[in-house]
Amino acid sequence: MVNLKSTSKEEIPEHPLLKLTTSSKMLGSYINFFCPGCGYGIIAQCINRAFVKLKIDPIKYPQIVGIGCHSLLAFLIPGPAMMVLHGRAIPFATGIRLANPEVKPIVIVGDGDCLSIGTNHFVHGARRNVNITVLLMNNLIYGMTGGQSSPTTPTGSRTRTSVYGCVERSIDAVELAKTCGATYIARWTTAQPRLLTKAIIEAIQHKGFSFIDIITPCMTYFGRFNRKAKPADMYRWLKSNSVSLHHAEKMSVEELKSKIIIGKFVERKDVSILYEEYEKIFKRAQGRGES
Ligand SMILES: Cc1ncc(C[n+]2csc(CCOP(=O)(O)OP(=O)(O)O)c2C)c(N)n1
Ligand SMILES: [Mg+2]
Repeated sequence: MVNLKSTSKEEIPEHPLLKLTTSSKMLGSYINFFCPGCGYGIIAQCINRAFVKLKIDPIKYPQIVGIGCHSLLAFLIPGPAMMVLHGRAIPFATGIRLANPEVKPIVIVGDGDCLSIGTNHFVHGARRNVNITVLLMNNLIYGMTGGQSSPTTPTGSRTRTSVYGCVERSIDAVELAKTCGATYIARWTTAQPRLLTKAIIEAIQHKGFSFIDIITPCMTYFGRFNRKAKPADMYRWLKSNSVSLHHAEKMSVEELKSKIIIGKFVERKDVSILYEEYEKIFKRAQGRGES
């Protein structure tokens, strides 16, 4: 431990992840653009820790980000990044992956981005088992545009567009991913950063469409409107509502109401990825493979 009071600025050791967070995209400086209590900084740390642990060359892991507050995450992670049309991050990543099978795109999307305007792309990316990693920044709200309710806003929650409580039922991103055939599916919250880092490592290493639903606080538009005014209140809520998959299996539907089920839901290695199937067709067409 460094005693900050008695240590001059020069003696404070550099944070091991500083070089990653101040990558060339940031022109070597650190700017904090997130609201106080936002979980996106924690997620950036988890992704950077996963990169360090895997000892990977970030150039081979381009980040394709959607439109929203989550887009800014790419500035805190090393490697190339593309900020693309709202909802279209998955098709861009699919194209990049098909054009260059050496790279594994990491798609960073928001709940509005991925499950509203981009739902169809999510469905088909999972169905095709494209070899990409999709990280859903699920803050239960449209953050950037001022706090409208999103497809994952829990029923009854207050938002700018549901001041008396959201009457719509929310989408369970994990269930949707399962239905569409994603081959790696997990859900963690920013209250479990170590387990989230482990899942990101697995998702990056997974061959196929890997998906993590990351529940993260938006204090400005979700917490503030839902009696969780301080980040500590939000984290208490996240922790007390998280139920591991193992425990959830023994609980009734009624008991699981408004709970966040966390854990690894699916890991399949027996499904071929989109490019492999095309490779077989190319070989066949050129008379090199089995007929
Ligand atoms: C085609 C199109 N429609 C709408 C918008 C406006 N818009 C920008 S960000 C956003 C929602 C962002 O919510 P989310 O994806 O949850 O990201 P967050 O800000 O919460 O990280 C919307 C609707 C847009 N930029 N482009
Ligand atoms: Mg959002």
